[in-house]
Amino acid sequence: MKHIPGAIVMCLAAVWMAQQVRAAEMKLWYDKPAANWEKEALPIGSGRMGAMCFGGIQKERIQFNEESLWIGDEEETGAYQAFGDVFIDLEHAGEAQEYRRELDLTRAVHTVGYTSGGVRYRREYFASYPAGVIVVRLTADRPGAYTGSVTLADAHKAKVTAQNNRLISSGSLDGYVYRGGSARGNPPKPYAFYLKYEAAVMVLNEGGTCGPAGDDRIAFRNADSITVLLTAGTDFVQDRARGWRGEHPHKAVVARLEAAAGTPYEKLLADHVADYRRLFDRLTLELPGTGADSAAVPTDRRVADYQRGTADPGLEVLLFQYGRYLLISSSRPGTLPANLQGKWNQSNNPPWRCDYHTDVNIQMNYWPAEVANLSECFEPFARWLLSIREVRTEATRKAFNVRGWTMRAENGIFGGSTWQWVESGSAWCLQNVWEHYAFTGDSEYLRRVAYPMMKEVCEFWLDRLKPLPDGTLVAPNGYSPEHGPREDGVAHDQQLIWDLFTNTIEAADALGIDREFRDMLAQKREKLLGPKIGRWGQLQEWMVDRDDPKDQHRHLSHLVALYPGRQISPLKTPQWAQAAKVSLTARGDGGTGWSKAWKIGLWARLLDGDHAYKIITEWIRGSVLPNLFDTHPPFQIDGNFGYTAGVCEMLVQSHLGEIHLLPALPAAWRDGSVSGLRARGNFTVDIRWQNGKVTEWRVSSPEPRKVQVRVNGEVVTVTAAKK
Ligand code: FUC
Repeated sequence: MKHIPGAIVMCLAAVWMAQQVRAAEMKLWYDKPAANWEKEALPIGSGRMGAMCFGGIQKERIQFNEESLWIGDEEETGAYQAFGDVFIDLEHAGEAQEYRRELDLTRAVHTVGYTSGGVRYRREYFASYPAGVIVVRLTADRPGAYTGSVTLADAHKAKVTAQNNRLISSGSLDGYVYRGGSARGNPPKPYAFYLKYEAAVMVLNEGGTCGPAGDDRIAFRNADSITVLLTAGTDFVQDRARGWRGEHPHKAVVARLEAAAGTPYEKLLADHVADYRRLFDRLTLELPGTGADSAAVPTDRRVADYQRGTADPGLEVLLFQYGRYLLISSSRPGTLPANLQGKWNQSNNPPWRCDYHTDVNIQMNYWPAEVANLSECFEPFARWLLSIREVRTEATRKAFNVRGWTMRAENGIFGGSTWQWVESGSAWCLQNVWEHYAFTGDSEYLRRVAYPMMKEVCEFWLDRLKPLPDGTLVAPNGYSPEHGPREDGVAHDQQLIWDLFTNTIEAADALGIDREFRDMLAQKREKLLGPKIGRWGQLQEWMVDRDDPKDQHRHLSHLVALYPGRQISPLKTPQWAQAAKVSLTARGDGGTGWSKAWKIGLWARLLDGDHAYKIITEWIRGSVLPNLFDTHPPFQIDGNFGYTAGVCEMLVQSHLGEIHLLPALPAAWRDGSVSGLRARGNFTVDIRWQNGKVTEWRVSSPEPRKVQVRVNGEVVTVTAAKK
């Protein structure tokens, strides 16, 4: 092992650190308006609100959501609801030419531009987290070019009223029940309570005239420019003690709208871009040799070309950054977590309730949060768990008569949970919760947020684990999502309990508390049934050696110890890793969108970059829509997030107490650079490589500290440079 002073590492890195990803590559763009919500419209989001922009010329549709518009209660999951649509109708004399709509990931701004009747029209759309509004601004290169109207439509048929330059829809979810998924066929039961909601639109004109034209419409004539402001809210509060409901949203909605109306447009935009870039700009990835010229070929064609076999590393980078864009746009401090579709949903009976699935999906949503340098975006997940744990504790006690808490597969915002119990689902969520500490080193968070929940879920397992005659501890009657029979000692449960106990032991050590409890966990952990290797060399999914080598089920539940867990690794437990490889190989290279995304991370953890890359190509060929949404099918956002996390895992790994640079670099990415990846221990990592070898690198940290780095097959100890 060598020791390299941090200063040398810093010098090596200095030359290229200033490089930025070329902005032209970080855009999705199209030469025609979207016709289809799921496949073509483009998402913008403020964390709390989401909107899908179609870019229509004579009729623009902006379908919008607000994250708390949910039906359901503490017993029934319910479902996330659509909120409404804003339509903008425009009078244009001629056909539109030179049309282009684009989503710029470097600024989180959607634009539409076209020429009609000799006038150049331009629109900018963004969803501002600081201002809490969605803004659409229409300008043209000729004064008075805008004549048309803005309409507001409510997805639950609330009456819309117009007043001066405002439209308001105000309603209640009373009587709505979920009729899809696992609720299908059951007689609809009314929920315990119903939320009230309100959406408001303001239309501001420069030049011309503007005013109400019917209940749901504001009309404008000969305006130079139009600015549409949109905001929405409900009376939901994330607090069980208040019955989950607070004030009617009217006051807050109007206040946000008026504050935005009183702010110059340029400032609204600048504040939004600055807020977004503070997160987005932290990580850049470059893979030279972009196949298609990204500025010349529309994104839908690039996807189609890729699907026909054209190499396009630029598209792989775009998708990587798109995952980061989507997380920033759907999960910010103070909001609810990103659900199965982030925050974008146009249905009141959405697939799988558009909920929080705890048997892989919500966990996968947050896999990129730390490693892709968006740590703040993780906050909603932890806060949601905190908010529902009382409801879950009661339901868990009722079902299992034990301490602690867990969930069924389908979860809502009020703690209601339906369908199968996923006993290890809470332990899996707490893996994300632990990782936030592991990456940030934030001990206040560990003490106040993470550790208390981890301890409670340890208690669930301490009460529930069952000894076999030889003293081995197994989770009884467990479930390997969503596969096979229930029985004792399924690998998924065993691995997640090991993970939870290990993380909790490390947490207690880090905090210097609960010595006895920690020692007891360590004893129990020794007794847990560990990974088993079966008759065809596979890692057994169940205690009984019954795995079918031909079974290509989409879930990879028994491989959770390899990724995102850390119980199995080629470097520390090579035999188990080999067995995991046998199982993963048998599962094949296909699957639903999220299943393939998970396989990228799994192959990366097996240090097989080429196989990880093969899955990337499978994912893009089979599971990426023209608007770059992941499709299960249908659209399901976990695959976007899992992909971004998987790419990170190919470039850096830090789960074994060292930082491993380029652990799974594929031959297809011979040259490249990345800066701003995160590693456990509050480190930031920059790497440049050529011909598959690291040529320059830098590990930095707020406090200069020694750290072990595995680079080009050698392990060195360096002092991390000060960030
Ligand atoms: C799990 C998966 C399904 C789907 C659903 C939302 O139940 O098994 O494939 O992703 O979540």
